[in-house]
Amino acid sequence: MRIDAIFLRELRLPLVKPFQTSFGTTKDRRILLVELRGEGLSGWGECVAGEHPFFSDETIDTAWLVMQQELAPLLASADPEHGGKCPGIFRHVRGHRMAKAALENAVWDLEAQMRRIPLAELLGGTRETIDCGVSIGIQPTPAELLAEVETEVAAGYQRIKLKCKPGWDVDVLEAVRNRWPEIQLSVDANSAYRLNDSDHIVTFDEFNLLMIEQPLWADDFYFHSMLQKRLNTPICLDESIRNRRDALAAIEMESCRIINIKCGRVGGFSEAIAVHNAAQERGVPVWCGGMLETGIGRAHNIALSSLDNFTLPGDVSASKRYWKEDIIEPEVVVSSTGEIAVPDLPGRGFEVRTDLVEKLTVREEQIRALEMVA
Ligand code: OSB
Ligand code: MG
Repeated sequence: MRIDAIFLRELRLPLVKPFQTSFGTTKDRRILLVELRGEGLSGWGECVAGEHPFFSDETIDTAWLVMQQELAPLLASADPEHGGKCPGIFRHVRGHRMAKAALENAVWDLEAQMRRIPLAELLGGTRETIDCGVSIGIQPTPAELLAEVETEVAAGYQRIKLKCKPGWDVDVLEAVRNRWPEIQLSVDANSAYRLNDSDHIVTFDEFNLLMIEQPLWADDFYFHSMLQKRLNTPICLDESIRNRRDALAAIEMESCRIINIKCGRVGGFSEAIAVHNAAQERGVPVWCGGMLETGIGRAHNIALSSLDNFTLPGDVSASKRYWKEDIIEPEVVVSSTGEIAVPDLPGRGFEVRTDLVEKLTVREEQIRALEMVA
């Protein structure tokens, strides 16, 4: 495919409410979008790096720089005929997986439009609907948390995930479980605990959780496997899984029994599919994580979640949970049974509202293919 130009854009977009995790609070999102123009079409990608290097070592500023100076020039001179070619094109650039993913996913997005097939189909997906959960941040008070859970259970979400950290765990779990003994419930610590906390974490078993997500270090397998031996509740790894080899190591070492797949964290759709397949072959279920995306990243998460082994509800929720107005049309909606319909239109199946994108843009740069090749 011929790529005529690559645009990088930064948008400012406030969340409808602040989102607090064990590593900090996000209120105003800085969104980095990639647009690839070629073949008379536009392929879009969203870089899920955060404003700060807290979840991963990338930020939207490091991603901008590495795309502008390294990845976009490589992509523009490569004439990729398929999204799956991107890992090879980017192979000499170490790390920067969220930056790579934004570009690679834009290539898949463009390719699906060129071939006039749904992105989900291009990725190998088969599901017509995907199952949705929600991730509920740490709240100022337990009463506010209960009110949030009430709202999301009433909305139909199939699984409630609570962000947790030392001091915000067993008490709130007890309160939520007492009120809702039957719901599918999980916690996500974003690496907030240490090995000394093992005795404490083992007490989470009594709450019948679907999983405990990333309790320990973001780069660890070994100590998670030690902890998993002591727990009945499955551990799910998020931060630790950077690629297919990590998934294989974690499964082999029994560091986890469930894997959270995020496209950005593993470097794009190709590696996300590879992680999915490796887990599937070994009987390990996966689900699609979220990174407070706008509709573009969200549309890509929906397409990815249509693959067979996404058997657990993901953190792919309705646009209105995040944004007053999303940048896609239609917005992502979740049914009263907690499902999102996978679009059967060509491409991502949600139009980008370019006027709104323009209006929200605070920084823009156009990188022309010819200049890059020269
Ligand atoms: O660990 O899953 C996480 C948001 C930002 C960074 C990390 C995580 C999250 C979430 C939110 O849990 C999921 C969502 O997009 O709703
Ligand atoms: Mg997580």
